[in-house]
Amino acid sequence: MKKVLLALTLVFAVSSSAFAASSETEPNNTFETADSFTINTGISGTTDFDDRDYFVFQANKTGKVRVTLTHTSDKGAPAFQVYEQDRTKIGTSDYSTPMEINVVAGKKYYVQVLGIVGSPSYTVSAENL
Ligand SMILES: [Ca+2]
Repeated sequence: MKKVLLALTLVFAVSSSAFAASSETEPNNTFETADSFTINTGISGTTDFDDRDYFVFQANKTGKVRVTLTHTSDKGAPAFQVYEQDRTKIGTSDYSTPMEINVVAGKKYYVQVLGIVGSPSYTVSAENL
């Protein structure tokens, strides 16, 4: 009597979207796969209700940095969270309000954009203050 494996029906949900320069690269839904960007520049992305987008930048000097999320469509303002290099949460911005954080030169900081319905496009940036 043979056992038939029915677990062969793996469905791969491949979400493809048009990429512009300096934009996110999916998958970037974990700290490990975060897209990196340089301080004083930005990186664009699109989120959705079941999506998480992680970005990472490295502080180039010790001081204050302002993290900004600008939504580039009228489809809503995604919330974002900022984490220390050791993945300790620094804070949450519920309505895309810019967040000022203290940084240490050479350390990495993560920006996690939370998903919301409507697939809004946005740009994340970080600037020295
Ligand atoms: Ca993502």
